[in-house]
Parts: sequence; C-alpha cells; structure tokens
Amino acid sequence: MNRALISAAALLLLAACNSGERAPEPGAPTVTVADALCRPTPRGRQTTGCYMTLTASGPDRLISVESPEANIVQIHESRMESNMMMMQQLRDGLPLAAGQAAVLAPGGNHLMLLGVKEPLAAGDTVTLKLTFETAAPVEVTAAVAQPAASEYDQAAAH
Ligand SMILES: [Cu+2]
Repeated sequence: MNRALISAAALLLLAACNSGERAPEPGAPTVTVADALCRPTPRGRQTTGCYMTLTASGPDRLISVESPEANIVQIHESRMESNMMMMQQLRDGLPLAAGQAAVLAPGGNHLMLLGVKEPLAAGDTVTLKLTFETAAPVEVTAAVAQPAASEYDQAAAH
C-alpha cells in the first residue's frame, strides 16, 4: 500500500517535470542566447542598452522583445552618419542566419530598454523575452554590468 502510494507519487512528479520542461521537438528550430548583459542605467536616465549573442539553428528573425523591467524594448542598429554614431530601430527585426552567431554589442546592433522602471545597477538582473519568427520564444536573464569595450567601440573611436 505504502509502496504503491510512493510510486504513484513518483509518477506524478515525473509527469510534472516532463510537462514543465519545454524541450523542443527534435529538429524544431531553436535560438540559443548567450552572454546576455544590460548596461547600468546612467544616472537620471531611463534608457539603456542590452547585448547578447544569438545563434539560430535555421534561418530566423528576432521580431520583438519584452521585459518586465522596462515599458518598451526596441531592437536597434548603430551606424555612422556624417561621422556621428546614430542608432535607429530595426522595424522589421533582426535577421538571423542559420548556425551563425549574431552578436549584439556596444556600437553595433543592440536591444534598447526604454522607460526602465527602476534604476539598474551592476549586480541587478533583467528578464528579456525574445520572440522569433520561427523558433519558440526564449526568456533570458541578463546580468547588469558594464560591457567590455568591443571592436565596434574601438572602430568608432578611430
Ligand atoms: Cu539604441
């Protein structure tokens, strides 16, 4: 009797684990996200940039991003215009080539948090929900820290 109860409980637990785990179907398109980082908010400002590396298993597109920590998250590109670094929203999202790491980095493509609700300081975290054209959505926890100077920064300084 006791034994039967225990194994029934074990089965229930197993079932709960399996349903909670959102393992993609074998062969289903996926996007993996690495090194997610958001810059601390500058004093008195409610905007900041987030960076990460996205690798899609098949051709895909980052369509939109949401965060409970900010009113709006936009996908931005940076480019030089009349010798000035300008940034602009990628309204059609960010295309991801199959199997190629797309690096979001300071001075290049990045995510922009607008209307950050509480100031972000080093050591905080930001939850980002990424929605793709094909792959299942991905939720990542980005660390808040100053990003290392990237090749883009150095290029911009020269
Ligand atoms: Cu931006």
